[in-house]
Amino acid sequence: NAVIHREDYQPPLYRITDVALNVHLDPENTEVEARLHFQRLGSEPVSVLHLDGESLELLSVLRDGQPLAENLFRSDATGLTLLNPEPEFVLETRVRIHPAANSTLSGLYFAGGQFLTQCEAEGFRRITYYLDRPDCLAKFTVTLHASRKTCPVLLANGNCIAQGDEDNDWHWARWEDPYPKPAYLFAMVAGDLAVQRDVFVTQSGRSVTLEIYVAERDLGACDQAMESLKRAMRWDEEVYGREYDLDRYMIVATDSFNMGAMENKGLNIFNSKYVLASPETATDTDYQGVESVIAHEYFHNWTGNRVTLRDWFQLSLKEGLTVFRDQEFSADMNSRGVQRIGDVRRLRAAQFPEDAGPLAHPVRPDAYSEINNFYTATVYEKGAELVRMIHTLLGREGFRRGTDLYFERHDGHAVTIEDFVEAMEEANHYDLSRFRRWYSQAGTPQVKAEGSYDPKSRSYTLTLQQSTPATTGQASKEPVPVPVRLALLNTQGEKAVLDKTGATEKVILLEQASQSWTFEDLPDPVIPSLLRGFSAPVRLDITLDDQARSFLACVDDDPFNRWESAQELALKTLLAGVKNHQGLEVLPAALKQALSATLKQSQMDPAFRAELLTLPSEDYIGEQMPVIAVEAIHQARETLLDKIGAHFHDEWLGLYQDLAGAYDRDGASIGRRRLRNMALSYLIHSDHSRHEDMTLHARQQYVQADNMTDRLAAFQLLVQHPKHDAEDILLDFYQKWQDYPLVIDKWFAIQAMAPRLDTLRHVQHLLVHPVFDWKVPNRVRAVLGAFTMNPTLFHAADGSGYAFFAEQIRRLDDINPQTAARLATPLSRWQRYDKVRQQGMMHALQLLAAKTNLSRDLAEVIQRSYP
Ligand code: HT7
Ligand code: ZN
Repeated sequence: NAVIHREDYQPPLYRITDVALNVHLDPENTEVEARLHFQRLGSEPVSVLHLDGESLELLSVLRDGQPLAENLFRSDATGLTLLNPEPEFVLETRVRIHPAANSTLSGLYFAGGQFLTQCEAEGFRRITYYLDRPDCLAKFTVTLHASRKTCPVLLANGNCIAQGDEDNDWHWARWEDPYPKPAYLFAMVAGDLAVQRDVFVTQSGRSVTLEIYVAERDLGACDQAMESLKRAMRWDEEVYGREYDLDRYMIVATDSFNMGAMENKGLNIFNSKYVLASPETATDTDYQGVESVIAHEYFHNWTGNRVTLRDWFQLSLKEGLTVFRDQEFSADMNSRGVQRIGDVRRLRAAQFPEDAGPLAHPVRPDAYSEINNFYTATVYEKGAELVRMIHTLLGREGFRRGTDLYFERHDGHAVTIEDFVEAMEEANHYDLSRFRRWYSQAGTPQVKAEGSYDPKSRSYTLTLQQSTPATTGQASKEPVPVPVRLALLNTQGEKAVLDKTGATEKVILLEQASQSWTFEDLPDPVIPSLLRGFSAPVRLDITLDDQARSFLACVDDDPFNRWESAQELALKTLLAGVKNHQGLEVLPAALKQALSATLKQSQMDPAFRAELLTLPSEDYIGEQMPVIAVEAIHQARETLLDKIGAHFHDEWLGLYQDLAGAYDRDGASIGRRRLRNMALSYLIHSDHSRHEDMTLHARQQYVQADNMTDRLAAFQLLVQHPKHDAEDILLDFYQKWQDYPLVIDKWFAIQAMAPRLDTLRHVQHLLVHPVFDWKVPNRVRAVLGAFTMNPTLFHAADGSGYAFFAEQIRRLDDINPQTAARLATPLSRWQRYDKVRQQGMMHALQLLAAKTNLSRDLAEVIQRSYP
């Protein structure tokens, strides 16, 4: 498969000024007529002009209204090549495509009775011949024709400018998008959809119609999406001065979607998981997911659409920046501290392992063979961390000066990460030359910190050293600028004054491989609170004794660092338990003290309390070990949960009883539910010999809950309990929610994640369940994706998990290569497992490599995963 290199970028030979599409929608045979107006960009004659096209049946080609002579074009599986094209011409093509047979969910597809499109990254070429690249911006007019009965709603980007009836009960609608856009932002939708409407008045006083299109019976579940959209629109005006630019903003929900959502101009298409939410069907986490994805796609209107990408290597220009913006939006709407903890938890769970394995790549990659494989945690989440560091270095106002200049300079253009960095530099007269290394170097930097207090000189000296491990294709690394936000806490837990300005917190910049700082005039010894708010995406290695950690876990006023200290204490205990293999005998005093302090803090935000009381995940524990001891990690974590459950049994019971309350959607209620369900989980762990009693609480909660958060928490505890028989509950849940696909996805996923001996057999049954559907990615992820998150089963020592999984990915690759390739990535992480497991993972990769008709998507993942 051809590899595309960033260095080889060439501007397009032609521009396309206008596109007119005429689409006759039929599930089996859709015809697409395209009228494209081409203008040559350079003065030199062009001998060949290649238009991308994939899975298209060419019916006719006209140039300037005349059939194009056969010696002036060629068509093959990659597209249509025009020979010796004129400097300016109008090309008309007619092609046939097959939406119902398109299970890739890229291009135009027919699913759940609707026609939908997904054009990012390269799906438009599956609709018509085109210069399918993000730096080709054109004005689109689209006319849709379909049966009025099956498709009463016809939508495309922009404004509806005309509509009418046709013979045989068909109708048509014409849409015009006044903003030139790249083809990846094109969208059309047709189907039988109901709509929830609202109005948003922009800061300049324009009224924008907001529309959310869903199936009729889901109309009652759109409020969270609509309210989130309005909050996001207001926030972007207030924080970035960005106003919406069309008269209409449409969102369509579908159950069949490869990713979370898509920011098509004026017509977002969403995975219904990120639109639909009602208290009975969606958990608090689901509600938060809706808020952040709705905001993310809305924010793309400026960061991605108005200012777009020159080429796909610049993907993080829109994604990193937009993730940063949605994270900040969520922080402003909810608790900033809890939001940051969640963001870092996700970064560490997905991006750090990616950066440490064979799929590691820079935030701005250098080469790819299938761009869909680069919608990664590195491009998104690490990319957002880079933007966050720029924000930290320039300050809020400096950052805003930078974005103002960026929008002013580049509105309507297709640009690069370099253009963004330059705008930041020039608006602030700040040199980011070395900072650019963050974009080009893969791997997570390691920062080692050592500090000492000298009572004689009353000073504290801190030394920081950095190094970045080698990654594939990048053997040696240069130091990167690491902004380290710090405070020094005295023995009373107060922040010491750090300099003459009286600052008690500051950002120091580690730029060299090693640097030292001395802080003077400190009357008492201090404990450092470093990397506050997780000010840089690095691994911090600092030796602090248990007492100091426990102290920070109790008093640090930086929520992130307080949480981090609690995590470190738990992690140390867990790693000691793993070493012991039998788990630990007693709870270490420092951990006990930190937990006890948190349990007593009844005034503290309950969501934050729950964070402090959550143990690191099995994956995170494994990340800290040279060889991941799968079984021992599981055992150690379960044992620690038992011990904490038993030791604080009365406190958990007290919390469980005290935190009961009527369902509400405000932040305090969400926090209370979270902490109460955590208490229930510890109660179940509190005494395994008495577990029947404790599961009774869970059973009662399952039955009585009036909301999905509480019901699902109880359901999960019962279904995943290693010894409890929950067949009746499984059946009950299924019967209650069988008409709600998003809820049934949870039913599948919780079973696939159960750390029980019979789970593999169970998952095999799930794959032949009547409502399992290989064509619906949510469903496939609910079973196969969830299974990869079940460490003891996926990584079973006998290789059964890997063999089973590879078989299923093989099958999926023929249906949906994008999803197959994405799901397969856990197999790339074989390096850190023992020899036997390594062999099992290799076998699985080999089995996949040997597949006939291996997709480009999966082939690239396998090839990069190999030694
Ligand atoms: N920009 C969107 C990316 C996306 C996508 C990419 C490849 C294949 C299918 C896809 N669906 C959506 C999502 C976003 O970041 O907002
Ligand atoms: Zn995005």
